[in-house]
Amino acid sequence: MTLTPTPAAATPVAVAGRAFPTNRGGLCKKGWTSAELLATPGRLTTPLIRRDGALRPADWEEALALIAARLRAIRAEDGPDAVAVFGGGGLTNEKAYLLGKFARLALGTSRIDYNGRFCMASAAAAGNRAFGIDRGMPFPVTDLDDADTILLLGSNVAATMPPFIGHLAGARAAGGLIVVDPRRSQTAQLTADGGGLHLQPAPGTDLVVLLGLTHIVLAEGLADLDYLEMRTTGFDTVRRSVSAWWPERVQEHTGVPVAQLREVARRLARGRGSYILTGRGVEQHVDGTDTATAAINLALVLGLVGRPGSGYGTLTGQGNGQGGREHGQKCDQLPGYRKIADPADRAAVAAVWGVDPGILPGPGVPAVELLGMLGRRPDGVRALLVHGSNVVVSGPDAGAIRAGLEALDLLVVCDFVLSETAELADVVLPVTQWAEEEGTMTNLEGRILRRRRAIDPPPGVRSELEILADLARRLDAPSVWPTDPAEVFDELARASAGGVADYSGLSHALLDAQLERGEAAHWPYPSGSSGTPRLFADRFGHADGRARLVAVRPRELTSGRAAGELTLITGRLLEHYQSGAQTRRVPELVTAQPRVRAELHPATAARLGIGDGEPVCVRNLRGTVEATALLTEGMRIDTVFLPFHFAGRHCANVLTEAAVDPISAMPEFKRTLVTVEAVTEGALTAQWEAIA
Ligand SMILES: Nc1nc2c(c(=O)[nH]1)N[C@H]1C(S)=C(S)[C@@H](COP(=O)(O)OP(=O)(O)OC[C@H]3O[C@@H](n4cnc5c(=O)[nH]c(N)nc54)[C@H](O)[C@@H]3O)O[C@H]1N2
Ligand SMILES: Nc1nc2c(c(=O)[nH]1)N[C@H]1C(S)=C(S)[C@@H](COP(=O)(O)OP(=O)(O)OC[C@H]3O[C@@H](n4cnc5c(=O)[nH]c(N)nc54)[C@H](O)[C@@H]3O)O[C@H]1N2
Ligand SMILES: [Mo]
Repeated sequence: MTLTPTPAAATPVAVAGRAFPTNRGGLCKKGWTSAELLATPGRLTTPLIRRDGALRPADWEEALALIAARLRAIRAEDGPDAVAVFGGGGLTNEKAYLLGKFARLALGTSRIDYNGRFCMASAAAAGNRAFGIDRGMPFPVTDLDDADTILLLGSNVAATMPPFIGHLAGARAAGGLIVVDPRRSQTAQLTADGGGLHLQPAPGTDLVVLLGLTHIVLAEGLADLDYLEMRTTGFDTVRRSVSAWWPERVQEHTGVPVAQLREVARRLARGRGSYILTGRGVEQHVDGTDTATAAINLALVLGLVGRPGSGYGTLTGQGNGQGGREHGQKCDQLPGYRKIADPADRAAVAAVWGVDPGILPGPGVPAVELLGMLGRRPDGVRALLVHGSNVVVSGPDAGAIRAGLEALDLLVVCDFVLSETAELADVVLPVTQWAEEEGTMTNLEGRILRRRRAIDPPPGVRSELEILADLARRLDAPSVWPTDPAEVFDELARASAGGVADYSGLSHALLDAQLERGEAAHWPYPSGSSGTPRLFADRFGHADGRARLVAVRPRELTSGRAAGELTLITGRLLEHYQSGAQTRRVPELVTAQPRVRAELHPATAARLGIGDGEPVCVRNLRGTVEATALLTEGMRIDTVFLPFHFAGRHCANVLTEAAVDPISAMPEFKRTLVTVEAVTEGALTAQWEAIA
């Protein structure tokens, strides 16, 4: 790198918490400090083009002309699928929508997917399969306030969604907060002092825990047979599938004591007020969809779904984790959660776009497969456009992703900082960020929220809507390419009409007016309706209106662990956000978590000759991560934990494998075999090369 991007003018903006049901006027740490992100020294304000191996400032005309010319040439040589697009769940609905349209119409490629494949894909697949609709929570989050029992599987909300803890207070006061996590996470610690129970299974064994709980519910006559009869199909196969999972066998496979299993099953079945919620800890596995399905089966057997005062839900990840999965940046999807392979869906969207449905490409490939095609000849991807993801840090088997990115003929990254992925680009385009633009996001309750422009963007940056429209024009794309977010939303709303996620009754103006009146808009929101806060009250999304119970079973019962190997689980810290592209630039957050710490049980560390605070290497055949040991009794003796927020020599994803769930294509982020060994301090460079 020879270039130091021009610092943005330090624009002061106060970030204030405001009264809002999902966060109760609070903001998590990264939220409070995000004002600093707006003025980081690393803010990009000019396009960059790689020349003589280094990224150098260029003007917009030159950068856009170069991209268009290269894209045309690659497409002419190898066809439209040689160009691919990678989107993000942090994009507004408007950007996600326009990106999907751009891929299909301006590039003509089927190859678009996004980082939600790393995040929400398994929960989404399980929800679609069981309910026929994927909305994270089919009820307003405030319903949880009155819960008596909440079973929270694989979610560390105390660190990842701190304001949400308020909604757990009722269950905790009732002694009914049950947290399932192989680590004693901050959230698991909330169960202490009578708050509830912490179940600590071996990583990746949640499916067996859930089969065991369902077994107990059935064996003890706690199932809601009337509900199952009236509202579901598939109960018999599920009943058979759990019959062999008696509690002692479950204990043997998972490490969760029989007494705890019984207590949880009985408590969930005790009258109303029970909720089951899942997070990434159970979903980011090669059997994540089946595990989420097992959680749904348990909820259905207990009759919890679609009834007041009880429910099942999944906790959304990124800012627009829900909306980002509805408007067409998924490889098999068109706006409104429509299917790209469905002739009626294709015709409906093509009519809104004013094109012949025949020109729309078919389904593409999901994220991990797409990343595996980078640079591959003859049928791989030669050019990639990245919007809102730092894949070289956050994708599984990051070393292979880096090699793929380096093998591309053209890598274009839109970002507002020079992320590790942008550092590898041929062209970097500086874009506007959250407080500088209008738009909408959809939260975990399927509630559409307005994002208002609070400050002016620094001179030199452009919005992605403008960039996409400009490139579409240069590529002679059909259809119209609005750049005003309100107009893009209107088009999105029309394209979603009649789809699963129907926004057709909404507009920016209506959302603004509702906000003034303190009203909320939950999809489906067709024209003439007033939205749907509670889905499933009368019927589920399948044609027959019933929910499907689907029998699932564990993929493998022996872990294949060699002597001395530990299971690596990865996850998040309060102080950092995602790949750290933004938070590793905020001094206050860097000071709070300056080094990558590998969490180990003291007994494990003693066996390996590792002391607290000493340097270690975490290794497997894919790579090595340098870290500092943090000894904590909260770990199981067979596991080690690393956050994935760091780059370079500290990047946890050089260890993870690109193995995926066969249904959702979600990668395995939370069960990787590694060895951990002590190293001498001198052997380590405990610096982040990512920070200048
Ligand atoms: N501070 C902060 N907040 C964030 C983010 C961030 O990066 N930083 N990212 C946002 C995003 S995109 C997302 S998706 C959410 C994710 O939010 P969470 O799902 O809460 O986050 P994770 O830390 O990935 O995983 C949660 C827990 O799963 C546990 N776990 C690991 N393996 C297993 C297992 O096999 N079984 C079970 N039961 N548990 C397991 C881990 O120990 C961890 O405590 O957070 C959002 N909020
Ligand atoms: N080992 C392991 N790996 C994981 C996970 C895990 O638990 N363990 N979790 C996975 C999950 S759940 C997720 S969501 C991913 C997240 O990881 P990433 O997909 O890498 O997401 P971010 O780190 O948020 O990176 C977003 C990038 O886009 C930029 N950006 C933000 N907003 C915009 C925008 O509006 N437009 C554009 N063009 N750029 C923008 C940011 O500056 C940043 O560089 O990581 C996944 N990887
Ligand atoms: Mo996520």
